[in-house]
Amino acid sequence: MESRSIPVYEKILKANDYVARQNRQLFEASGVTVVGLLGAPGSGKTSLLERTLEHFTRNGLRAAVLVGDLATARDAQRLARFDAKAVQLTTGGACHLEAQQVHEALAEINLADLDYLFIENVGNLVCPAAYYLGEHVRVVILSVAEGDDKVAKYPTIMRSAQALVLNKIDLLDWLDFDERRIREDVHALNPGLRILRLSCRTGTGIEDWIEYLEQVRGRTNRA
Ligand SMILES: Nc1nc2c(ncn2[C@@H]2O[C@H](COP(=O)(O)OP(=O)(O)O)[C@@H](O)[C@H]2O)c(=O)[nH]1
Ligand SMILES: [Mg+2]
Repeated sequence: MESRSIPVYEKILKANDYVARQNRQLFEASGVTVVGLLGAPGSGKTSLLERTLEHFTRNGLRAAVLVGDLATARDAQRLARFDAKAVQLTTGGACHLEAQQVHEALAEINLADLDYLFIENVGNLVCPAAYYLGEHVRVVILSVAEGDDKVAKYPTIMRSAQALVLNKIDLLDWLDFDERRIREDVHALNPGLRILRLSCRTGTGIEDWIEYLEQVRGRTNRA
């Protein structure tokens, strides 16, 4: 029984990759930079989007957001106050977004009008790792309250990402969080992973985050 389930899973992933590549072609054709946000529930994915959209609104950058959630539209409601379209993708219990759901949601967005598209995945450090959506970069958000062992404990998602945001650094004084441990584990698993420290609460590090986004945009627009 067990030996049969593995090929089926591989087939599902292959089908997902096929649609993800189609998504990527659409992104390239429209010149939009697409950023996938992954992280545990409560790590600060929507908070980072709020900070980002605040900055974009002030600086005339155009963005839209796809927000994945199991059951509610609350994140899209939180983002509705910004001048950015937010489309909620409700997975009906599934623990990750799939490329096909993103593909269907793209019908609601005019990609050519955008500088950035953000995709907030379902809060989870396991399931979304294997499901590529066509994004240019994947950013994992880890809040320091989750503990300094999480890079080593979730290697698949850490290897699949290009950046790691360490959020909630305003709480560091109250926690036994050893940042050195995080850096050592990143070095061992994925040395190219860019680490960004920030606090969505105080705004510390948001400028570096915006600069990182602009670097990614520079790279994706060069082709
Ligand atoms: N102290 C602190 N709290 C934060 C920070 N970022 C987010 N939060 C809080 O963490 C909780 C979860 O944030 P949310 O953005 O909904 O996380 P998501 O589930 O990953 O989208 C909320 O109560 C936020 O106000 C931060 O930098 N510092
Ligand atoms: Mg959220």
